[in-house]
Amino acid sequence: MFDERVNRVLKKMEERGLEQMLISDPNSIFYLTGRWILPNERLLALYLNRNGGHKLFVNRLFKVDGEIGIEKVWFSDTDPGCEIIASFTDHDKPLGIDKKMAARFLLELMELGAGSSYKNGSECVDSARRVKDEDEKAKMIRASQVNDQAMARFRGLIREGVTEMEVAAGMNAIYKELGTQGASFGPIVSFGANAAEGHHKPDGTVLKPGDCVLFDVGCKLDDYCSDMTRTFFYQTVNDRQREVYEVVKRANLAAQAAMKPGMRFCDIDKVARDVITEAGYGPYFTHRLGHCIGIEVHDAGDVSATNKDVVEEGMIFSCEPGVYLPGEFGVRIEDLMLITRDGAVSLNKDSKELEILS
Ligand SMILES: [Mn+2]
Repeated sequence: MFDERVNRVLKKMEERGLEQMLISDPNSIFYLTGRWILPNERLLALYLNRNGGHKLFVNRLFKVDGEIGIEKVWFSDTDPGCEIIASFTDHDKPLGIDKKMAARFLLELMELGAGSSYKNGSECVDSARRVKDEDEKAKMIRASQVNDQAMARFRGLIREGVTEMEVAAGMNAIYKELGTQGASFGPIVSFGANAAEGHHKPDGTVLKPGDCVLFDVGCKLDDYCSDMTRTFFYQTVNDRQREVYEVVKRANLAAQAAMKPGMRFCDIDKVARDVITEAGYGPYFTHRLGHCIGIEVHDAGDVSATNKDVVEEGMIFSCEPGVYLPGEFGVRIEDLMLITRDGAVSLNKDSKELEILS
């Protein structure tokens, strides 16, 4: 158990009037214990109580070797897992539940009366995960450094007649050569009109001169994710592509320059959106500006018009404005940003100058 992280979660529980909670998200359990336990459809839960007596309920099928600083309660496939959990919870107090607990387990716990009521306790752990500690910052910085190295090499995969699928295969090979745990998602590479789809899946599309080439890529390293997007042009670029590129770049840079602790996520989104709207492309920026990231590519929390939460030092999230012209092309430029004491730094150093690949 990482005591400091557990204590932060317990403090968030106190702020929300929760004395006890069950955490079932394997990512959150990894965050708190340093152990990966992937139960698939089986029951797994970490029970936290502000008065102590934390417990990890885990099926015997999973290896959790050695002392991990928390009592393990083992059960087998034929044991009544929820009944075992309910024999330890305080039935007279509200029970916090995280958003990943399967409904079938929660419904059974409710029938058993495991708590006096049931509250969504996800934010207690999600908000702790959102602010990175020094160890996490170092891992996130390293994952993005390696992602920059990968992006430098991805340019070299672009050649006449290549398909998106061939480039994607090359990208996965590069991530392997760089010693990562592999791509953290996708990876996405889209040519021309395909780049106007936000999450295009690489297919047999053949590259042709004048296409944009959009790479949205990330790797996992030391269990932490990176994520960045660069958009290039193949052999030639026309005036409209150049204009859109420069607008998106300005939006990316303006939002990054504005970021600082105390600002609301929605205000950061607005800075980028205003640049794009003023240039006349507002309707074509069809998604939120960014998302939090860490153990998962999309950690809870986003940089969007509806998120009024305040940004804090130590948070890491993406800044990824885009303009998508259906049937024509799309441009997205994405960096991961670390909020510092008085501003923000980009974890990605790869150039954002308009680049024509040949
Ligand atoms: Mn992203």
